[in-house]
Amino acid sequence: PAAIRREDYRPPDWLVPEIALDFQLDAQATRVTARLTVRRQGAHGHPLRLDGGGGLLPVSVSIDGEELHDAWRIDGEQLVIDLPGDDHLVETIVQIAPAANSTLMGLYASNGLLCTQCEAEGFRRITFFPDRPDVLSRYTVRMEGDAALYPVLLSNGDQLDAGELPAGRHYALWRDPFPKPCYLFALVAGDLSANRDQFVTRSGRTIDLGIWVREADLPKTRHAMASLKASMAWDERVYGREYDLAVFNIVAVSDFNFGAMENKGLNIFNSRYILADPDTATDADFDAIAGVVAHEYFHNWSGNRVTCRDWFQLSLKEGFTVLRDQQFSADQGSPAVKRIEDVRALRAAQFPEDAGPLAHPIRPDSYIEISNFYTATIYNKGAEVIRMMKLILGDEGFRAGTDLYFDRHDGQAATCEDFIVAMEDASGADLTQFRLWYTQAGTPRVTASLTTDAPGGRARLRLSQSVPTTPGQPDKQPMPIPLKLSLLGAVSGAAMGGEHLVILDEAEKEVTFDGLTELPVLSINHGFSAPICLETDRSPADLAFLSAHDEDPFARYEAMQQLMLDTLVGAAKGGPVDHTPVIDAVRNTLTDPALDAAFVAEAVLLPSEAFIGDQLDAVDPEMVATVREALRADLGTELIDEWRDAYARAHANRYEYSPNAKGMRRLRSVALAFLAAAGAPDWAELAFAQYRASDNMTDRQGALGVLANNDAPEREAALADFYDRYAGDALVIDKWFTAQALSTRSGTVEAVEALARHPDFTIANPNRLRSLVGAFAVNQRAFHDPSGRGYRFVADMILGVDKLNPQAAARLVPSLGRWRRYEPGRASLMRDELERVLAVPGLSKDVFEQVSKSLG
Ligand code: B3K
Ligand code: ZN
Repeated sequence: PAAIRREDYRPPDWLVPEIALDFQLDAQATRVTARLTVRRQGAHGHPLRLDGGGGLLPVSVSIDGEELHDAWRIDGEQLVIDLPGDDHLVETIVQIAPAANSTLMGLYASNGLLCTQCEAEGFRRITFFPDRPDVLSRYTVRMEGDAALYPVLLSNGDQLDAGELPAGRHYALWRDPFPKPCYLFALVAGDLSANRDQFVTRSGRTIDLGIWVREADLPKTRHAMASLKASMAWDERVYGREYDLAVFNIVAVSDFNFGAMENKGLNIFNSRYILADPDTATDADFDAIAGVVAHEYFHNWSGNRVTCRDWFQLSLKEGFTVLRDQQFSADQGSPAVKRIEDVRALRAAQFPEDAGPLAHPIRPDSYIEISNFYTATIYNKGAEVIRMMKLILGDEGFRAGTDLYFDRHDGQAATCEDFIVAMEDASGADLTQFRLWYTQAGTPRVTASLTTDAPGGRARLRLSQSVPTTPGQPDKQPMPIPLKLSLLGAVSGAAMGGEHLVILDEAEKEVTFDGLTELPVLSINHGFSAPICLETDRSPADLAFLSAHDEDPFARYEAMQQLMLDTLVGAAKGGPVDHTPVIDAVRNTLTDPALDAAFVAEAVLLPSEAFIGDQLDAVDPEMVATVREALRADLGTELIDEWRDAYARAHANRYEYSPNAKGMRRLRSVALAFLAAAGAPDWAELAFAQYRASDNMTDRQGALGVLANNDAPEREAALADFYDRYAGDALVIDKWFTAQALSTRSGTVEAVEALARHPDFTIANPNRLRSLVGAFAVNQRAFHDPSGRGYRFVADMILGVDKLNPQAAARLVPSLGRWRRYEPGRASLMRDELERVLAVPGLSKDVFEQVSKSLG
């Protein structure tokens, strides 16, 4: 398959200002009639080319009311029509089979429901159309179907009409007044009930809100509805953005390829990001729901009103919208804890991507299959880049920039460059060098070293940066790296001279600080002001000092993480092992009465095995696990009284969804895990008691996770009870699969292979697939079992899933694709599996691209 390149972009030859769609709905055979008003753009003689996909074939083609039999042809998957004039009416009729569509792109069936997913290129599976985001049309949609099977008929915009028809059928007519690209089209038909509410906008318009689910799930929609209303108010207050239609609907479906989709006025969600109550969803689930509901809602401006010119601009809407949802979530709870979580996610998903064979800039230069580019780089690094812009421009300059951007490009398909120019025009800043963040892949490495002449004098900070080589980008230029930093007095712990913003914009830079009253300790990259890997020459004593005194909570967390990481990496490289500084620092944090529980729970967590491995050259996962377990056990044993204290303190709360209660629950499960690591004689009893007595899923899952990692008899009892208790609740049974797939106990590969034969397992449902196979593929011990059996299992899954759902299959590739990072034995076993996959004929573009790039 050929690559599509950003520099080949050409404006569309034909525009489609209006489209009228008619759906005769049927799960086996749906007939779709599309009437396109097409207009030639510019002086050219090119034919009209309409994209088709998934084997779409026309039943009929008419031009200006006349059916044609030979004035059209099929070229590849495109329908090509020669048109004499500049304006025509083109009508096509096709027949599609939603029930047979296992790709979950286009129109498909899920649990008796018919629903659509069009981004990025699913609309072409529904009807012939110029499937590119710079063709914007006004949609009129008529749907007709069996009234008993499909009592609810939804599409974008406002419902204009509905009514009964003979033979138990009915219809609905919807019209969306806002021109939109076809990737934002949506349709849902099924037996659904709505949680209805209203929101009054700041200009006094009343919006009808509906969250549509199966009737039995209605009680689980309250949190999503509250989150939606909070998002609507937040976007008015913080970005000045008001909702624009009279109706906003959300539908939850159980078969969905990713989190959710921002279709205009009709968001469609994976049910895991809507349905929640305390008995079945954890605090993390509640937080994720609020974040995703906000994200999709915010897209109404950053994505829909201003959309993307082409898919290379994807981060224009995704990076910006992730930043917006992160800001929203930070405002709802603890900003420091939210930042810690976001940075952990960045390090877990984006840093490895940026350091591997699939590294790409946030604005890529080419792709084979665009579905492979909905990545942590486009989303999370994209958000970091906009966050840095905000830091450089200041809050007011940034807001002026976003106002100008929305104003200037409303109704347009824009580019990342348009966004940057709006920022420059509104603030007066020059972002020329900053554009390198859009073009260069790779996580910059920054070194920082502070030297002092004498107490009471001057300090010199030497900074350097280098951006690593990535595929296709051997040479890199220095980028502007904004570093928030301070110098703490080594005695008082106070920041001398306050907080500074230093922009490291050359390969090397030296900054001096005068008038220091004490010896300084360097605190740098406050709030993770830049997405970099930082190396400093700070001693364990300095890091321990910062972890106890830094005024910036994120910097405190980072200092502790760095101290832990230095200790673990040193041990993994065979250096001397001294756990004392970490143990002392953790004790300090655990017993500091000024710290809230949520922060403490984050701060005392050891870096993950994967993140430790990312610091090493040829990873031996067993070695990493061994050194990490040794530190965990020492921390558990040495601080056993403190863990018991923390466990007891956090125990006494009744369920409530508040930042404080969430923090207590988190600390409680962290403490329980350390008690287990210490081998405390009663750990399993405690865990099982917590499992049984808890009145919420957070505590129950926390206990189950600890039990699942060990071999105590309580393990089997808890897993069996969990399964029985939640039988039939798919989202909770997903947790049951995941707890076992993530287990650190030996025998997990065999257990996961057996679970893949469990009657509840299916590769057809993306949530279930991820719950078992996706979770297993990040389990550093079991997946990397030295036998290679874990690799074979995942490769088999990739091949099996690819036949049904290429997007879901391709998502499993990167874990094998990181083979170069591992010691030679594992690396060659992983590579062998990738080669085995690549040799199979008929691979999807999705899997082909990921595997061939991983081997290349
Ligand atoms: N824009 C969608 C993602 C679509 C993924 C297509 N492969 C959801 C989101 O980012 O909000
Ligand atoms: Zn998005």
